[in-house]
Amino acid sequence: SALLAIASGAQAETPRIAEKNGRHALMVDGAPYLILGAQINNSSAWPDALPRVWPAMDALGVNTVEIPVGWEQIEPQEGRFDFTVVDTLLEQARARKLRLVLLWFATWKNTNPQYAPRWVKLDNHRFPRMVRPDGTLHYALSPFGTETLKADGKAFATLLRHLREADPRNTVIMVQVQNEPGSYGLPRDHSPAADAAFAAPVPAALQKRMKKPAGSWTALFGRDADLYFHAWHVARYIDTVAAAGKAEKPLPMYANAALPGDPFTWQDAKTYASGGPANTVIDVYKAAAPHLDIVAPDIYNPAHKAYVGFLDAYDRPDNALFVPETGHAKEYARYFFEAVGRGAIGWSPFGIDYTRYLPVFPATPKLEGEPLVPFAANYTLFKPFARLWAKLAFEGETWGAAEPEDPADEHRRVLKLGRYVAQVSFGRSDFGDGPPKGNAYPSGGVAIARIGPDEYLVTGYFARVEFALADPSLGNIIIDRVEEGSYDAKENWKFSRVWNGDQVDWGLNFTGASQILKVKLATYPKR
Ligand code: N0T
Repeated sequence: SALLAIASGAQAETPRIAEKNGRHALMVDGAPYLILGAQINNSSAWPDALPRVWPAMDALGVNTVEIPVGWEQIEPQEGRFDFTVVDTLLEQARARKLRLVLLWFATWKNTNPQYAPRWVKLDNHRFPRMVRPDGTLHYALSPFGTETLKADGKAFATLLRHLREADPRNTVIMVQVQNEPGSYGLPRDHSPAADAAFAAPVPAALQKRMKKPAGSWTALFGRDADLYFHAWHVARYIDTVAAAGKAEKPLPMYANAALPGDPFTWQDAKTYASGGPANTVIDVYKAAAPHLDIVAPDIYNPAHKAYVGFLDAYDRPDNALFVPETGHAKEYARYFFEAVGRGAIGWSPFGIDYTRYLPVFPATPKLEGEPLVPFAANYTLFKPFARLWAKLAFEGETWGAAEPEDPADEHRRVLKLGRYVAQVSFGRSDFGDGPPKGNAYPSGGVAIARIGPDEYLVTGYFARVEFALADPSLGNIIIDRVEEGSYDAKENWKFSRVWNGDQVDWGLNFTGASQILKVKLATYPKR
């Protein structure tokens, strides 16, 4: 068994992404795993900074930390690798029983090569930058740099070989390849090699996936030709790097996207990170990068419609939903429920540590103490049954809702559970039928999982949940039983009490307390 293998010190089963009927699981130690994550700031992955990282992780109650590994850290001189920093991360994470997702900052980090070693980023002859139509150089490295690809792939493969040797029990459960790749301001490379490729027909794999006839980039993709072309070549590049790493250790791998403003409005590729796995080009990545398990959105738009739209775009039968970065302003905390409700394998606010550095966007006044509370509350709630939730999300059905802030939504969400609907409303008192007014700031969230026929696990914060029959002509709904309870260390249900009377007559009202309910529904006939 996996346990025996671990006890005997043998190589544990390598984590992987499993898919069944279009649902997904991140398998860790042989079972579905839910990443309750946080990403540290970009310059915090140094041994001297780590004492300011771990206390923030404790405060948040994460089970997984996303930490960058810069190419410059491990290969400061060409061919001379140094894994001291990686080993420190492994050792300190293990001591705290935390898992890691490592982020490979290399050719592209927010599109730029700042994390490439100086022998790379200062040698434009060997490692060329993109070229503008007028012949001047753009800041981003070109995906047509064959030497760049070789060097990045070799460094990444060496990192994964090191993990194979130094991490047999898989403290590292997943790896991000590059960070928000692509280029700002210039939708594609115009070097001679790039222009020649742009003049050639669209590769058959992409043309077929897009269900288009053979043709040129311009003929097939019109105003988005540069975007599709650049996405294809950046994705092919990242795929080659990922493949080199997987050959050493086949960990799950993903690429993350800097997104356009919202998922509904067309934007010129000049105005966002062209070439990265944005919602506009997920199909391009699926065709170009078979060694990437996932493409993932970094969501920094706090508007409910946009946030949910981005989740819907990446939640696909061929793509496990994973949110590797999201804002840490308090309004973002509720979206944990939308993500895990859709069966996300994980969710992670960005910029969590006590280095006191805070990105201007999104802004919080100060990260210690109070601002972390809503995020910590999510993990307090889910940590005791995170494995069970991941299993239910993989094998069953789950739903989630976060509070909308647009008054047009009347502070309500409806979740369609099949035979039943869950009517979720926000900002009501515990007693009575007063209309939902919304919470003081949008902070409500609900997650529901089917655990049996007519039976649901229901949890959340600052929300009322009322069940109804999807088809009211089928009868009258009645609550059979509502149990409040908790999960013990082995994720066994511990009954605490039955909710009845005032606690169910006005819906199930979740406050700021961590409460988990098992709700059994029933019907009686109309006559
Ligand atoms: C993210 C983070 C980090 C005017 C920003 C988000 C992280 C990277 N980029 O703090 O740099 O490494 O992946 C870009 C969001 C741009 C929003 C611009 C609004």
